[in-house]
Amino acid sequence: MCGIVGAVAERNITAVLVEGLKRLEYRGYDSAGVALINDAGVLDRRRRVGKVSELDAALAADPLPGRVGIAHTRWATHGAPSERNAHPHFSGNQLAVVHNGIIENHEALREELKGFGYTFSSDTDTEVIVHLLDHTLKTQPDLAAALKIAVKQLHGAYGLAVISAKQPDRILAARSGSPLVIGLGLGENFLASDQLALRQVTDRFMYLEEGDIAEITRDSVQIWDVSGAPVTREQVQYHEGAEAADKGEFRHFMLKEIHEQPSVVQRTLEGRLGEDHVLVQAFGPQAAEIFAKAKNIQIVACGTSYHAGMVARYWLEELAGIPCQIEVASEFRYRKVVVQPDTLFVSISQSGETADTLAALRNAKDLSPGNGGYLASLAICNVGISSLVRESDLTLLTLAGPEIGVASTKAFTTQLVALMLLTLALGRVRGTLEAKVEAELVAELRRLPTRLGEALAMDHVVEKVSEHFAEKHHTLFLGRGAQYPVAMEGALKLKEISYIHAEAYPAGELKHGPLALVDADMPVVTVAPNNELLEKLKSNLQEVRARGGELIVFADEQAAMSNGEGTHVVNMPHIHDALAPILYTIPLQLLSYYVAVLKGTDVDQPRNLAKSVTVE
Ligand code: HGA
Repeated sequence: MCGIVGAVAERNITAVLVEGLKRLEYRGYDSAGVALINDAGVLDRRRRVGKVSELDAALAADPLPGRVGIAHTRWATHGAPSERNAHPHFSGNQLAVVHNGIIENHEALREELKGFGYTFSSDTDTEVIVHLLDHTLKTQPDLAAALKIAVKQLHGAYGLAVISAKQPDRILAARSGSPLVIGLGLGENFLASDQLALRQVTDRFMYLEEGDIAEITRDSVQIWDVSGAPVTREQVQYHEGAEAADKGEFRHFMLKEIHEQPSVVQRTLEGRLGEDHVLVQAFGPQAAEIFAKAKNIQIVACGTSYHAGMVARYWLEELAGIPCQIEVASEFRYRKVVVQPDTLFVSISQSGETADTLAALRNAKDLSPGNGGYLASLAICNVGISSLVRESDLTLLTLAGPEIGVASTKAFTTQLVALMLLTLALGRVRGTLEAKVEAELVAELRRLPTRLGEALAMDHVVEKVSEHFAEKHHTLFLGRGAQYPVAMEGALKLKEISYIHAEAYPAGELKHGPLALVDADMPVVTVAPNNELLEKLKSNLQEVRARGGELIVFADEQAAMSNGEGTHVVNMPHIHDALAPILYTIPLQLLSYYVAVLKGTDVDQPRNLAKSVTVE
């Protein structure tokens, strides 16, 4: 995914920009570039396809010194990865822009700007921004004022940075749907899409909010909000504890990562949502074309990612009306599969190096289209530079950040968010999802980080409930519909870190066998959102109580379930049913965590397990 770095200083900042880009490399990209204004006031750039190291080598061979500049790593959405499409983009020899996101009305703007005499030298949507700004500057010569006018014409998502040889002492920035952070130095200031890029130069940051425009000089930062009013944004001091490889205030990485979920879900949504719809191009330049042809989905994954895929099957069939199959990669890779025509192959993996998933993708690609093969491949992955991403036609990265705890938590919930975005994008492109349903779910997705925060606030309630498990050896997890895979994931978490045997069942299956196991020593955990299956689920729970089983029920606050003898109800905030699987995952993660703490197991590095399963 794209990255932005900018700097305005008294010293030569080329190395700062390149180092910043290197720090963003983990996000994955296909090309990189920098533009600087030198001391003679001349704007120039270097761009290279491939690694930042190639750009670095190009700069070593042909230096580009300057005290104000912007830099970018690109992950193409419009136009192939090539030097001419790499950012920064220029208008004439005065104005340069770097951009993260997607300009949806780029075609209309391009035509309009061509009419004003602009010629385009790339296939990107981004290039319209720089010409539009140049055109606006003809009537409003102040850069900040012109940018405020120009961005009003952009539809879509952007985080962008601009420099101008006419006002060479400043960087302008604008944020709408794609994050930007200002780094504050002494006599120098910086800009980036992720503060990670600037840790080498400062520990003081200011986060731009939606709709903000900023003007950054060496010794000043001015910000205007979406209404154009001057605002100040809080200065945040970075502490070592915020480092991904540091537990900070938390006792274990797992607990830290559980608590990061509101912010990483927010990050995974950024740049992917238009006002009331999902930006299809976020999946890659050919996404719209491929999605329009897709008639079936085949999902392949392992472990926790497999559970995310199982939830997605409910969504894809129910919301997008597209048939979906799912299989664990270790099985899929060794059997002869019969592929339905026009099937999109979707792989899910945190690391993107999971051996079985990668092998399954390679097998799938070996079947040529038109000869029993797949339409195309899509990777949902947390590591932009992984093999899975490199070898897939389309990608949607989860932006969970490094996950250190072996038991996956934030990678799972961000995978679910990515899969919901896929569902909505497929539904819209194929015309199988009503616009108003998509708009409703997009609004719910925007509220999701807050809802997750509310669920996390129940931390202590769940900790108390965990006491029921410490002495137990077996547990059942029950769910119905899309909550069944959530129950599976809950059982997996408990197994992984507390070594308690846990099994998940669709609640309706109880009477077909597992009910024989239920007695006072077998706690039964249930996820019960308030949906049309609630009444049936309540009957299943009666079956458990009648056999003396102890129930722990995570229930919607509107589900009217109450505590009773042997029944412990934890009320959950109400949420749209489609997003309930994401919310209900949180208490199950917390439950397994607290049970493991009580049992004194190694939470972050459970026995016999490895984080990234790169062997068969
Ligand atoms: N649309 C722009 C930027 C792409 C981007 O933000 N990717 O993460 C382009 O295609 O160049």
